[in-house]
Amino acid sequence: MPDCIFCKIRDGQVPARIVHRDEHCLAIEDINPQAPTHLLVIPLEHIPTMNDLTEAHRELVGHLHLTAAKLARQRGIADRGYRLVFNTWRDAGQTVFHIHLHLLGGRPMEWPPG
Ligand code: DGP
Repeated sequence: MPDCIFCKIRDGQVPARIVHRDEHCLAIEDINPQAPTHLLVIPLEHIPTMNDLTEAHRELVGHLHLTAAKLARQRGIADRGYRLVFNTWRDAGQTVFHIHLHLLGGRPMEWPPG
């Protein structure tokens, strides 16, 4: 997708702090962190929203979560706790229309989220 910022980061056209990359996804530091740890786990495939997932993405979605859990362990926040979030469409405040799993941790968080 030519105008997608995460496709551009994936393709090396826009710089980012990439902390993980494999054959299915990459993980980057969020440009506007909302917690001491705030990573985005992004599939290499351009999928605009969670509404666009199909059965073909079943393993990919699992892989994104397993990758986030691995990164949480690497960051030393797994035992303390963290939050995984896919914002989807307007009411959830999605701003980048290439799905990404937020990994937030390193501070206590409130529930329900705002
Ligand atoms: P969302 O609201 O779920 O669509 O969150 C999009 C996130 O992406 C937001 O936390 C900021 C982050 N972001 C947007 N543009 C860039 C960028 O160019 N680089 C990085 N590292 N993060 C970005």
